[in-house]
Amino acid sequence: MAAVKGGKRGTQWLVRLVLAAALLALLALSRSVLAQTPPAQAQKLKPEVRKFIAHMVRTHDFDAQALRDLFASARSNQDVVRAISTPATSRPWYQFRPLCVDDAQIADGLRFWNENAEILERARREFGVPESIVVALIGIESRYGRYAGGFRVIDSLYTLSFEWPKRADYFRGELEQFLILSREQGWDPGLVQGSFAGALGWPQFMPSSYRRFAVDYSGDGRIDLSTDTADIIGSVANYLREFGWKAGQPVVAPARIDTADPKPLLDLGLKPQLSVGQWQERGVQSPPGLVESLPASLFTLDVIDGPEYWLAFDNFYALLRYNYSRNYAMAVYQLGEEISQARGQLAAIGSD
Ligand SMILES: [Ca+2]
Repeated sequence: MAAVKGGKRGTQWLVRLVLAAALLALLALSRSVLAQTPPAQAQKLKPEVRKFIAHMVRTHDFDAQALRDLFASARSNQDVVRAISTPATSRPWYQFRPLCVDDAQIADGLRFWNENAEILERARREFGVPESIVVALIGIESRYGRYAGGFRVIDSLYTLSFEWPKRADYFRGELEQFLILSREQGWDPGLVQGSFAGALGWPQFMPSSYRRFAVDYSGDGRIDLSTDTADIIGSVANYLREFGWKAGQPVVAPARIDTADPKPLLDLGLKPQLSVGQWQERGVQSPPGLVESLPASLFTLDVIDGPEYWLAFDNFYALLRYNYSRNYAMAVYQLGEEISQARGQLAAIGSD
């Protein structure tokens, strides 16, 4: 027994000694890493990055060394470039719709609506945006938070600002907003997760939108689009109202074209410029009951057996300002309709 005890004690001591030695070695290593690596890496920062840092220091009073360290840790990510170069929204509508409107998405939307019915109703009263639209939009953006992250935002925005010239100016603006937002929110910008484009939270707000349009709808004094459901709902509704959502007005209406060449009409673009009556004069027929003075635009969707024509109103254009894709805006609308219908059917069954 004694020998065993002694032996055990001896082993523990040896283990401790080895651990202590390893710890000391690690500390020494990390100290030398801390001492040497950041300046060495910072020297490698591209001239544009150093220029950007200087701008942040000069304009927004950021700490230069902290930003040099942050950008030394930023990784260029080719998955980001791949994702932004091949957006799902560029597929034809008949391929895109099933990605957004399916039974699982409808069931999830129904659950989210039921769980948050009061806040959604309040948002409809205060911002004029119906529940179906808010619910469908959050579902399509992130499947209710399930796909809100996946990328380190600093890596996404670094890549798109400095390694992808196509929209570098836009993304440098978002990077600037992201750093300011992180400071305002008390986030460590090196830890924040978001989409490949740097979009944040359940509604996938870009940093500039987060700062301008997100609202504290729960009234707890903080804005949190990752965990505070009321903030998420209120912020989406506020965003759409800011971009011209009009309470009680339609989103789209099916159209029929009585003209040989619709191209000049389609070339007028997605911003509503002519009234329903003026469209009729140009051979674009819409269902009866629409107010003739309502501003509308004309667009097509790719369905299997030819194009489908639609008139789009200001509310469709508000959805486009969230994501400038006809497919996207139409998917939000149609998913909202499906969820709304499913909810109506359940209520009918419940009242039988
Ligand atoms: Ca809040």
